[in-house]
Amino acid sequence: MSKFAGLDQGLVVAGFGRHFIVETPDGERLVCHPRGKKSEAVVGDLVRWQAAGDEGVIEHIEPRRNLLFRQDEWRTKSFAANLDRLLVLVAGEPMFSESQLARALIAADHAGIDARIVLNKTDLPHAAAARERLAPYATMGVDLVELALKARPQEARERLQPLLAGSTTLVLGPSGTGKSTLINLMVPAADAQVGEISRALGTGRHTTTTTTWYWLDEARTAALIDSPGFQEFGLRQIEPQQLPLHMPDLRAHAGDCRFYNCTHRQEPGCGVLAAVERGDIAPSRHRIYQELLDEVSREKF
Ligand SMILES: Nc1nc2c(ncn2[C@@H]2O[C@H](COP(=O)(O)OP(=O)(O)O)[C@@H](O)[C@H]2O)c(=O)[nH]1
Ligand SMILES: [Mg+2]
Ligand SMILES: [Zn+2]
Repeated sequence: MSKFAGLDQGLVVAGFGRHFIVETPDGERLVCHPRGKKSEAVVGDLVRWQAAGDEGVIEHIEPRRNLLFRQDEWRTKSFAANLDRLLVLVAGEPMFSESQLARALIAADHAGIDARIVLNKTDLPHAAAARERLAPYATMGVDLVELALKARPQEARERLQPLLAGSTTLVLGPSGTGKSTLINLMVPAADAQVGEISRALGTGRHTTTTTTWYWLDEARTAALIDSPGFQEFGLRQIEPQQLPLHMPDLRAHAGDCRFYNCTHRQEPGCGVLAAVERGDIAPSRHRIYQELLDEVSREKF
């Protein structure tokens, strides 16, 4: 038995860098600080904590099922832990960046997390261009849900409910795409839950936009996590040779190359290039692959 087993359990529901909001099994929320300098806890972590006055100290983080993070040259930023699913929310207005979408899907695949794409604002004419940009993803088997969260909320709710039931879902996407609209549609008590966090933080401590956990139901069986930081999606955690294996359309042809160490850039007898040539891999995907390969191949510090 772990030496932490006697301590109180908790779930990290918000993180502010140097302090966290931890929810107890009976639903109370309190401020907790990490033991020591390093603050390794992330939203979704199950922790063991010890009271220290009105606040708490996180003594232990339970082993994680998974962790979604991005890593640039200098640092690692975690989105959340112990996820069942990632929803990448995109729209035609503002038009999403395909590179950012690809990066999120690769990071999820690397972390072993199921990922889906949600195209929002399908009531707008720009949706057609977004749908076209998403075509390679639908072809490679990524599940795509089309919604109009604001224009057709009832239909959106019916589509999302079965997808979210009984699970923990992280929502990522560029700003202006509808993340807040989605949270407010699916989480009736969203304001109250944010209020609980503000109350725990007390006055004087400001609530900057941060990763936030929302319960979808009173029984607390399903949750949505809203996280900023979709930009700057570094993938330095991926080894160059592993990169094609996290891209399903490339992976399907990466075994057909003449050379075992083919980089799929210009080698003769490359199965990936042949597939691009035939139109089985979208040119945009091969372009993104090369851009990412350059990035992950750069000298690491
Ligand atoms: N036309 C249209 N606008 C939407 C839809 N969903 C959200 N919006 C609008 O898009 C804007 C950004 O939404 P918001 O939820 O704040 O996006 P966030 O930045 O991702 O949190 C708001 O003005 C919403 O009203 C939709 O289905 N159709
Ligand atoms: Mg928002
Ligand atoms: Zn090749």
